[in-house]
Amino acid sequence: MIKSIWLFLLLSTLLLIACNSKNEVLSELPLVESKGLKYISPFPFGASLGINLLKTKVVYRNVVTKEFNSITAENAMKFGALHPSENTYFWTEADYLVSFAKNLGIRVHGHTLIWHNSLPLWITNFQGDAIAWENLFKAHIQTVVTHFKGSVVSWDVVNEAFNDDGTLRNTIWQQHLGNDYVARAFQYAHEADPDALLFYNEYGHEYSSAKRTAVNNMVSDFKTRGIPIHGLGLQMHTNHIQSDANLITAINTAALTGLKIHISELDISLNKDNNQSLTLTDALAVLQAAKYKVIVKAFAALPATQRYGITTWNVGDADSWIRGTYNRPDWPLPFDDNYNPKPAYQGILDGLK
Ligand code: 9MR
Repeated sequence: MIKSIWLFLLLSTLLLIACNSKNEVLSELPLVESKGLKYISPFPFGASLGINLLKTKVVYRNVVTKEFNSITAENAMKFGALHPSENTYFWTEADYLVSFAKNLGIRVHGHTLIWHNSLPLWITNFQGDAIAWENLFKAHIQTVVTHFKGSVVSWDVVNEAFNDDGTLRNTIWQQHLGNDYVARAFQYAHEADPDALLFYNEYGHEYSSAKRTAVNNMVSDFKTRGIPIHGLGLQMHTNHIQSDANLITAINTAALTGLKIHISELDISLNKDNNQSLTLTDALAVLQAAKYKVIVKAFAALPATQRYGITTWNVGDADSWIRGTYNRPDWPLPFDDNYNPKPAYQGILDGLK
């Protein structure tokens, strides 16, 4: 009996010590206080937004208002969302985002005119000859750009046209319009709004040198041919294991083009291996903060005229596409599920110093 009381006391003491040391570690991570990234950053800092969240969640709207001076629609300006059937355009949601930005006096970056994903059925089922395809391609680009002229100052004109090995991706657009469709998309967008800044948006610069080369070669080719292109979007859906060297090389290689650089969809996954039982530890949060710092610091070191801005892909961890798409626990963004700034936010501040 006495033996088991001793055992109980011993175990409780050990448990108490374990809990206390956990608290000590947690309290080592200071709460981040900031007046808002948009006031601290020398270049625009933003996020992509969900319209529903913006409409219905006060805390979301408040954090966006406090922090950002550039916003992108996460989905509301995609082909399927804006142009659900051949003769119907649906502007309501995207217009909501634009008027939200106007009220705050902040920038809207458009995403995305041409992509092989998120297409409406009328496109995937479309039967028509090369001319019919060209007409609908041009009409979509020009109708959308014209609608937002003066409000959306820049566009991801084409998204993800290359494979990781640097070859042109076989997409519905490439099949029906030929290999030069990317250039024509830029020309059509430019005709519709000569003042809009036109970006080519892509992922994988941090792990594929073949893709980096393909993108930079395309830019050189466009320059030679006088095709209007003003910027490169580096999505940067990356993870805490990615090497600093690769992240820095991605940014600096893109900058060699002389174009404006937009880190356009930044998030840093902590669970790329899909571990279903992973939990967010202080140690992981600190590693993530360090990666945010590396990326922001490398970006901040670019010439001011090339720094178009940094955009995270949504705001809080609960809003991230990663949980839904990969069906796993993950915490990729600078704000937690309750929109409190994480150590990652401090990493951004440190990168801006
Ligand atoms: O985050 C977006 C998700 O909500 C959509 O379901 C998905 C398909 O439209 O697109 C996601 O955003 C993608 C972006 O548009 C392009 N680069 C990759 C992003 C993550 O998949």
